[in-house]
Amino acid sequence: MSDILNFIDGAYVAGGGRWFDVVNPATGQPHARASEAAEADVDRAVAAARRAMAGPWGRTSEADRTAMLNAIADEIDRRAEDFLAAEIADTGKPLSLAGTVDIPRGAANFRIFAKMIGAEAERLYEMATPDGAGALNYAIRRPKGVVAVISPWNLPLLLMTWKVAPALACGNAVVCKPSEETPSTCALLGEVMRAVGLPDGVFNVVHGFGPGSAGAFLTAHPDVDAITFTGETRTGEAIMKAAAVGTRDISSELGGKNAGVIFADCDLEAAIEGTARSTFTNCGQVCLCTERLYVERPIFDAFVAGLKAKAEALVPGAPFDSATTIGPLISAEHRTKVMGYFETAAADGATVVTGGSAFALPGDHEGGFFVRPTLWTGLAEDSAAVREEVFGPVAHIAPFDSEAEAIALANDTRYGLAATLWTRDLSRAHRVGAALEAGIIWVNTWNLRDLRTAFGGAKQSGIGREGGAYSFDFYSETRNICIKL
Ligand code: NAD
Ligand code: 6OH
Repeated sequence: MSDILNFIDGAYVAGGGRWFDVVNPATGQPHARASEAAEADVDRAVAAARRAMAGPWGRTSEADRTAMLNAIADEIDRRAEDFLAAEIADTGKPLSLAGTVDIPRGAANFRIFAKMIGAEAERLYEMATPDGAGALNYAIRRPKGVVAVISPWNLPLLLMTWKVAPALACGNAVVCKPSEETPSTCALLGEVMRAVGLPDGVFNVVHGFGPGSAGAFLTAHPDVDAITFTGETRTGEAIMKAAAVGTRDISSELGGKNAGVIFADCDLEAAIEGTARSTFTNCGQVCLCTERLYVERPIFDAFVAGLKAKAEALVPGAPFDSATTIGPLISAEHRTKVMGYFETAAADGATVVTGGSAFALPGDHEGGFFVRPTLWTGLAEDSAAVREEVFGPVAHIAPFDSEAEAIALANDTRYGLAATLWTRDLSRAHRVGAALEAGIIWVNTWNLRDLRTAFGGAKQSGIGREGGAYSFDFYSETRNICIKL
């Protein structure tokens, strides 16, 4: 079992808190133990970040930051095998997924923001226009300062770097708190930062939990200038309260209950294939996954049969087995939660089209947290399995009869992260696309995501947008300078 340490001021250190086990969800066995940061460790990490901002890093040129971010991406690529092993040990996800999404997109996050640094600076300088009243106004960007980055367990490296890369691109220093379930890849990033010569204190990692632990200490820290968070809506609310003290800026990417709307005029085969991806990718543990499917009545039966066949064709298994197409849930606790929805859905009268149970793989993976991909029909819209985020490989499928009804059903949720729409009618795609209350809408595809586009949620799925220029807006302070002519 390896030890996972905090990374503070350029050094790996044990924290003053307790050691906690990091469990491999594919086996149910601990594969590492991590050192929890105590409040004093969080203080030291924030102080190191503050010192780094006062040093040369606070004055780095755009060109230097561009070079630094590209070097980080190259180093992640060079260490890809290590990152893959760490990510897979923490999450149990198949190599086919971690090797094509998690790790390469972790590196891509640094490359894309490196590329945008110069252009983003120009975007603001272009605003330098005389206002016609004898003054020249122009704006410059300055880093926010010390940014706290708090991330979840579902795509650990990808979602952590999604925030660290633009924060560094804008010249900030960061203190990161990865999920207690998946600390390994963030810890490994410290080695990358050392290898590329990022000054000590610019990138720090503290491990631990939320309340009463590193997460709460970090978000409450008065010397943190901004907080960026991805996770559950309830956690987001707690962090907003912490951010209110001292009026710190916050960006939050929260939970969802995403709808897929499938019209009878769609390419049925493509819609079934795409919906299988949108429902079951990463065992349903992607914030963008669809858990509510609305299908126009003439194709309802064919769609349900097609998606059932796709669900049953998924191959659960060991991460490094090349036949595996679906992994386990992240933890025993999360599996208990997901199975709770299996029970409430059955009690509410669902027809279980497929799945609805946990199972054990034979051999070494017997203790893994596996559940069957699950589809329900026949639930009322107010059933808990239809209203609440399950975050597992599940979806409820309901029929609809008109475009207006489909829009109303899809929008009848407190969440609004993503929606997916399947139709061959171009006008309908634009019309319904604009009517869906979500931050991200895909038409005839799912998770086709350019890192420069806006990412974030409506309603209780979050506050603000990140991605491309939106990230530059969050991770920098725009300063307007007015000169009297
Ligand atoms: P979570 O909210 O339980 O935890 C996320 C992080 O917050 C962890 O690092 C955790 O330790 C920390 N945390 C918990 N309580 C805290 C507190 N009081 N103060 C400070 N930090 C605290 O979420 P999770 O279970 O890790 O992830 C799953 C959730 O994340 C789902 O709801 C999913 O929809 C959401 N998610 C959203 C997006 C998005 O972009 N909108 C992306 C991925 C996941
Ligand atoms: C939320 O969980 C975000 C997912 C993003 C991606 O999978 C991606 O590749 O951009």
